[in-house]
This record gives sequence, C-alpha cells and structure tokens, in this order.
Amino acid sequence: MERTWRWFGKNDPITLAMLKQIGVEGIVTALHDVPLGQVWTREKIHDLKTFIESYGMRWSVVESLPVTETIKYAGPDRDEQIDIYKQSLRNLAAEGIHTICYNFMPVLDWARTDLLHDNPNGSSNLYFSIPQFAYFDIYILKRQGAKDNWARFQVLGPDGKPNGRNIIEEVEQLRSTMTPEKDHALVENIVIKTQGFVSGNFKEDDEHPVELFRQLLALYKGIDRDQLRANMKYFLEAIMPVCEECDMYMCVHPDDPPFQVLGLPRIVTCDDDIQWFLNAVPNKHNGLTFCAGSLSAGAQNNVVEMARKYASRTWFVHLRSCHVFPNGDFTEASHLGGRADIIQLARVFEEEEERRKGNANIERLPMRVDHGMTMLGDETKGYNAGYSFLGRMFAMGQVQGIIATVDRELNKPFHQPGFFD
Ligand code: DNO
Repeated sequence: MERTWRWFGKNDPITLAMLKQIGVEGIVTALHDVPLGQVWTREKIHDLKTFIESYGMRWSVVESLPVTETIKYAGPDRDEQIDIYKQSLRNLAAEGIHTICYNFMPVLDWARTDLLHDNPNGSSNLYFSIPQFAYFDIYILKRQGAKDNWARFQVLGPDGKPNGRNIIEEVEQLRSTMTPEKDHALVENIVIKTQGFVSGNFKEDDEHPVELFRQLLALYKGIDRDQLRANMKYFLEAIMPVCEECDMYMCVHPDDPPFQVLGLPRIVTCDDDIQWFLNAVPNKHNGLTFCAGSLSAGAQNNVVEMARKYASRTWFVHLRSCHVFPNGDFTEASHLGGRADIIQLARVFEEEEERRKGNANIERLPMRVDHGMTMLGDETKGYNAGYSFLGRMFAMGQVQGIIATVDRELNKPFHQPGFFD
C-alpha cells in the first residue's frame, strides 16, 4: 500500500517537509478553501498538486469532495449540485487525480463526545459515550422524539445481541452532574471541533451551532433508510458516466459511528449495507474506503472478513482500530490492538495490491493511518481533533513495520523512501 497522510493544506502546521521525513509517499487532502457546493477549478487543483509535487510526493486521494446535503435528502437543486460535482471530478481527473473519498452521512459527519479521553499511558484519544451523546440529543438539541428513540435504542454486544443497557437511566444520572460549561464542551466536541474541518456545514466561529444543527436536521424529515439509499443510488448512477469517461474511482467512507444517530438513517454501517451499495451500482468506479476504525466500532462487524470480501472494490484504506467496551461505548485502540486486527488487514490489502499490477490509476492502493493518540505535547499545537502529529507518526511507524513484515512474507519488495538502501 502507498503510505499516505491526511494533510489539511498550506495552513496545516504539519508541513510537507515534515511528512517527507517520516516516510510519507502520498498526500490525502482537499481544497479546504472552496466553499461547499462550488466547482473545484482546474487552476486551484493544479496549484495545490504542483505544491505537493515540489516535495517529491503526489496528491494521491481527495478526502473529501463533499456531497452536499441537498444531494443526500434530494432537495430541489440536487441535479444542479450533481452537475457541479461532475465538473469537479472532470477537473480533478484532468490534473491526474483519480481517487475520491466522500461520505453519505446526513448532517453529522463523524461523531465523538470526548476528544481528549485519558489513556492509561498518559496520552489521550477520541471517545464515544452513548449516554453523553444521548444527553446531547435529548437535553441540548432537544430533538423531538429523541427520548423515545433512546429508550428503544439497543446496544449490541460482541455476540450481535442487545446487551440490555438502559440508556435513559444513565442519561438521567448524567444530567444531574451536568453544568452549562459541560454542556458547552459537549457541543464543541460533537459539532464544532469535529465537523468544522471536515464537512463545510459548520464553521469554528458559528454563533449558534445548535440552531444550525436543528435546521439541517429538519431537512431530513420523512427521509428513512430506503429513501436515503435511493438518493445514494441516484447520485452514483448520475456520476458514473463521468467516472468511466475519466477513470475516476469513488470510495464512500463508512458511517462513523456505524449505527443510527439523531433519528437519521445511516446506510454504510455493516456488511449488508456495503453489499447493497456495491450491487446497486455494479461498476468498479463505485467503490469503498475501507475505514477499519469506523467499521470496528460496530460490535457486529468482523472487520477482517469484510476486508477479504470487499478488497477488490476498495480504492482507499484507513488504518485504525477501535476498542469497544462491553457497554457499547468505544475509543480508539492502539494500531497494534483493538477489534480491527491491522496485521491481518495489511496482509489482505498488500495481497490485493499485488493483483492490481499494471492497472493505471489504481496500481498503488493508498492507505493512511487514521486518528492517532494525542501525546507528548500534541495537545498544545492546535491540531484538528484526532489528527495529531506525534500520535499519528507513532501509528505510522507501527503500520510501516507491519507492512514491511508482511511484504517480506509475501516476497514483495518494500521500499522506505528517504533512506540509502
Ligand atoms: C474523520 C474522518 C471523516 C472522513 C469523512 C470522509 O476523521 O474519518 O471525516 O474523512 O467522512 O468523507
């Protein structure tokens, strides 16, 4: 796999010169300054691509070319937005970029309740607490029907059966300990700090993020799982001719967390879902971002089995692993532990890459380590949540070691750029 890194553009405090020193071969980025729903021009793409190439790396993957809400809920201007999307795809391909990561999660991209949760070793990680999230929904967002939803919400145990957790009881206990400051911190974690840099729906300086959130949620009134699936199919069918014409590989990111939240349907959460969207539009340009972290947060998912099953339609890999507690809350595990089994995943995808030899544009399978620990001073640097430097570098070192070992077993050459070897 090609070792890539999510970089947030020229304002990212982590520079390309730094990345070069740690064995990064390719960059995963987006035009973060283009407002949501506007065409990415060739000029802007070219400018960033040339900048990346001046460091001896390539722009391997776009993460993300955002699918605007109107496409997801089928608003009146969705065709217009799809046309804009197609134009951006054409412009990207014309500049030699052929892999696009996107997601089809309504309103909320990924979700966490705590961004600096203590690990036993003194570092910290991202954390998702079901009762804290339910508290946000019921008492901060005050979503109609939220309490009923959470009363019926079933947390699945490792056997795939409901574990009997009483969420409402825990929410009420939590409520008695909450303060306005703690409420504010929860809003920051769920909306501002996690969405701001990925989705374009929210900005760091939004004055009324919760109100904005409510307005976006209202757009999905009446949209159930089947309807959202139909909208995803419509979008994919509409863009496939362009993807074929310019050999563009689309890879949807699984939903994070991989279960329903805020009464919104989520449709890329498990084996059945993946099978569904791949079959619904059976074209190799309709593929998957295999995000081991998101999938491993679902106790129902056997991540290695899924990797084997879907490797041939995977165009981008995210390596991280979750630890799911018996009560269903989860946190990021070490890249050498947790539910995902990154060692086995590296085998699956290194073998898959061998099968792709000679196929232009997909010959290398781009992989990035996903969220890493916040450690050794990362917390003071203002990095985006989950995207620390030292923590991700540590994970990258571990993953490179795994890949080198697997490659030795497979008799596959392993090259570590930047050294005399
Ligand atoms: C969070 C990421 C997501 C992901 C997008 C892809 O860290 O996993 O923001 O990049 O959903 O569209």
